[in-house]
Amino acid sequence: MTRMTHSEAFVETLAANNVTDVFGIMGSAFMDAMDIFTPAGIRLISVVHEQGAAHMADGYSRVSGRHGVCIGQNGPGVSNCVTGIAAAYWAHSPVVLITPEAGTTGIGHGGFQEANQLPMFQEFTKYQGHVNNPARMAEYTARCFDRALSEIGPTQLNIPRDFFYGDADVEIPQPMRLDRGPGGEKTLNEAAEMLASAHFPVIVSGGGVVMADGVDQCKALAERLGAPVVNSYQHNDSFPASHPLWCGPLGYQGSKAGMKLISKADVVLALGTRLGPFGTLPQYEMDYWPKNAKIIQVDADHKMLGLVKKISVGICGDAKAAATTLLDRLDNRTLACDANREERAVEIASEKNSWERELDGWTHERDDWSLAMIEEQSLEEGDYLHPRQVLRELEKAMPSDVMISTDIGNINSIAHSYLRFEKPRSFFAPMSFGNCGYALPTIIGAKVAAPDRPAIAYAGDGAWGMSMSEVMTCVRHDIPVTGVVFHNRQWGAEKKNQVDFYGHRFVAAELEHQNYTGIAKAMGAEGIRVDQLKEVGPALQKAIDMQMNEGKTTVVEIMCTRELGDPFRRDALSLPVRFLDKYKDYV
Ligand SMILES: Cc1ncc(C[n+]2csc(CCOP(=O)(O)OP(=O)(O)O)c2C)c(N)n1
Ligand SMILES: [Mg+2]
Repeated sequence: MTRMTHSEAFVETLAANNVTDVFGIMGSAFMDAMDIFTPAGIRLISVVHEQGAAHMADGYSRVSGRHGVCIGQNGPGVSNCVTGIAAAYWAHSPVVLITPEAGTTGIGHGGFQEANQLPMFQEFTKYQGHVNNPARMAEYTARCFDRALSEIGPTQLNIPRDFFYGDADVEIPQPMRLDRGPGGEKTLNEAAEMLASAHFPVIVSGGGVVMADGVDQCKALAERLGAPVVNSYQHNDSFPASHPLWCGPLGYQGSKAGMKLISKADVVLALGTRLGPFGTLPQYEMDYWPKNAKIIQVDADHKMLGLVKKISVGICGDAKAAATTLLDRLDNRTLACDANREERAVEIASEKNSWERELDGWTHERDDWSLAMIEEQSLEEGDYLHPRQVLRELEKAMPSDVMISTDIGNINSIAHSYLRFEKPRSFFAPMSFGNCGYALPTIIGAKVAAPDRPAIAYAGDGAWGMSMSEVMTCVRHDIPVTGVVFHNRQWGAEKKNQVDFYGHRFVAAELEHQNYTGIAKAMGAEGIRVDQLKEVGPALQKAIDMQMNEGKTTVVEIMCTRELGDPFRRDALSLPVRFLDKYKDYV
């Protein structure tokens, strides 16, 4: 036991958990602890808005596998974090959110910046530690760090602000790290038997494979089975794209090759995925989920087993350990699928080829609305590019070892077909929470964790507007990244619903008159405006060169037509019905 102040106990516990970077905005509520961050080896990266801090902590942890940490002033600084923490929750990121709270002598009086801070995050945290006695500061702090990793998601550490003052005899707890296993004997045996008798096994490689650092084990298992591997929705980095068995992502704007192949499966191994509902919806008018296949699901969280999709075997285990164990059990055995390995390899290659050819030929959207927009824009002054062509050019110009975040939007979603990765921990998308404004702050956090890797954020003009002020964070703190803004002058993804369902009545859909290159320059960054297809690749390469060699943040603004790809949620909309005379034309 050592005598120390409560601020010291708090900061020493952060240091014991190897915290080196905290994202947030300073505030009086935790200033006593903040004052000793520097001698503890902790940098407080001050952001523009606390939502950005939470996304940065998310990006940081997704790249590094370590905790991401964020903090804000009690009340508004904390409530600003809600959206970012919700996104981190659905990304299963071990983010620790530190929420200083109103002082205990005033709670309940309606004082300045007073808010009940636990209910705000109840739904988006795996654990909420409320320091109920200042002498327990280190204990609660340590538990929040332990639980973020063991429960695989954000935790909240709520500290009444007066509790930073005072002192106690403290022993800083050692971090506790879970040693995860492959799952239970019985389910592993059943799964091995199912795989051994499968004729057309397919693997879905999910975020759990990335988080468990299990891509190599997944690859070894896939190679033993000769099984095609599809990425679960928005986990394009869960299997190397150059591998002959890689077939691309499932879900919205994913790979037709992957969808066609999984539809033929008799056994699916869903490795490290909760098989979230949005990620397996029909696409391209194809209901590809194989309803008669046996499904083996491996998830570290037993509550996810069979939650969304009917399964035959559920293994509660670590994706890497489970893949290793399953491979061991298939070793030295003849498998049913050994008999048709060659045939399947040919089929995989042919589906992949035809999807690539289709993408090559799919230079623009061909629905009536898009064709009209393309026609209209060819009459306007200036040039506007087809998003799909832009995405292909960006793909070709992509640096190796890149980290990319995408936002929510029509062009960003189409990008999924063109984003391929060799390495895990490279792709960050908002996944189930689906919030616009995600990409830039998330890639900033990723860049802090991996400064030697090129970092790129894709965003539509609308989503960029929500988050672009964090360019100032990049400039202020020398965190160089590259923002690619698809400037189509509209909230395209939602406008697509007005095209399809609401008679082209564009309520609040247009975004006119901005110059994102100019805004970038005004924030102290570089800006490149692109309106020629041949300039897309060079602009990206120049921006990356400035990022990696000159430490500069660049915004590449790409002028795009108003054409729109398939919508997000055809499943969730209906044609309008109006009863009242006043609204009878609105159908
Ligand atoms: C925080 C938040 N607000 C609103 C939405 C609803 N929404 C989804 S996509 C979208 C449009 C995005 O427009 P933009 O970023 O310009 O990209 P585009 O679709 O035009 O490519 C909106 C408003 C959302 N997902 N998140
Ligand atoms: Mg837009």
